[in-house]
Amino acid sequence: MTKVLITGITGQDGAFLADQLLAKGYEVVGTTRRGSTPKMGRLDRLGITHKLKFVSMELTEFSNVINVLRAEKPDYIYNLGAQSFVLDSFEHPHLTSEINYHGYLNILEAIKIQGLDCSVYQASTSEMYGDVLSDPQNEDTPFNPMSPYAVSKAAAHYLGRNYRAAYGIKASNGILFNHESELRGREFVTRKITSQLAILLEQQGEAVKLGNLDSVRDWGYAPDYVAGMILINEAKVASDYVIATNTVSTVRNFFKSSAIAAGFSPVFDGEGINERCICKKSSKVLCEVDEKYFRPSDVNYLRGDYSKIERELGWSPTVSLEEMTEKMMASDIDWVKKGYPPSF
Ligand code: NAP
Ligand code: G4F
Repeated sequence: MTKVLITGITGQDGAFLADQLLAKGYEVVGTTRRGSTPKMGRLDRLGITHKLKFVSMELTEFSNVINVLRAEKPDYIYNLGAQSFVLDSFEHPHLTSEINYHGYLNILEAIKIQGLDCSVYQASTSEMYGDVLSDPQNEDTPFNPMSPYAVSKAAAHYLGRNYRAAYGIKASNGILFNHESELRGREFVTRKITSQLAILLEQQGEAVKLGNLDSVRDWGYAPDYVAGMILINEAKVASDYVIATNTVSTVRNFFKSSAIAAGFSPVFDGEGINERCICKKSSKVLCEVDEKYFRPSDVNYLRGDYSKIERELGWSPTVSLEEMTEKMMASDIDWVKKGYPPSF
């Protein structure tokens, strides 16, 4: 039976990936790290926790990584484990680099030293394009990273390319643009918006406090992107691929569409730090700007060109931003109505 090892299985992408790989009949092993409470919320929500094998693995411990890979001998590895929150990387640059760069170095070295016959997928990111040098961004666009997170991911990206060229390791990079879902972490802006709007609607919560409303992102739907990851890792030849939708929206527009999907009548007024959004019907303040959420340096614009993966592997997005916004808003309203504990 085909065996897959996923680092970061408890995160958004890891959960959807495990679900899709189980549906293909694969044996799925997920690595978890020590914590006081297991973070199985997303896997439980998909109803797959009992179908998975878990092994304890801290990406930053080389001996741990080499022992796990020796014992499991997977056919495919997906390295999704990361310190994935950009704002946090400014506070914790060493930790971010340790996990995101050295963690992947540990995996590649473990494969090389043991001569493992497997394909490995690295979770690269559109953040690497940073202050973009051309538009839209594709596999040939130079990187111009704007955060310690993006620098750590760019270093890991080049490391994968180097181990592919130097040692013939089947290492691929998926350069994924932002992708969201009902299982997205609540600190990322889309889910922060939909989860807090649902609380505001159902329980009279406070206005959502946001940072850079002008920021532009190319947002896609996570299950679509995870299907692309599998195509990349199972391709005959290891390579680098962009996954994106080639459409863009601002944070402000995402907020407006989510508020409309929740049944509010949002209108923005004011400028800069004084900008806010009010519901025309109820006069409720829905959102305010808070300096706390601005980054020391931000990525203001991203738009991906996914033509290489469409041409070579037949991938294209299936869920529009409007459909995704409605799914996320409906899921969070349901979540608040049912009084679910916030396990993710
Ligand atoms: P996520 O929800 O934040 O999940 C991150 C995962 O990494 C969690 O399972 C977490 O485990 C694990 N992890 C953190 N530190 C670790 C360590 N030291 N050792 C082992 N595992 C560790 O992220 P995601 O959105 O699913 O993204 C998956 C990957 O794709 C990440 O590498 C991210 O940087 C990258 N990416 C994401 C996007 C996006 O838009 N979502 C776009 C491009 C690239 P715990 O549950 O124990 O915290
Ligand atoms: O949702 P975000 O935190 O995502 P960001 O920084 O683009 O990173 C995500 O996508 C990357 C792919 O490009 C991944 F590699 C990474 O792991 C992560 O999944 O912020 C999106 C934009 C930023 O410009 C941010 O400044 O929204 C802006 N924003 C405005 N107000 C906010 C807020 N972001 C957050 N998280 N919270 C706010 O209140």
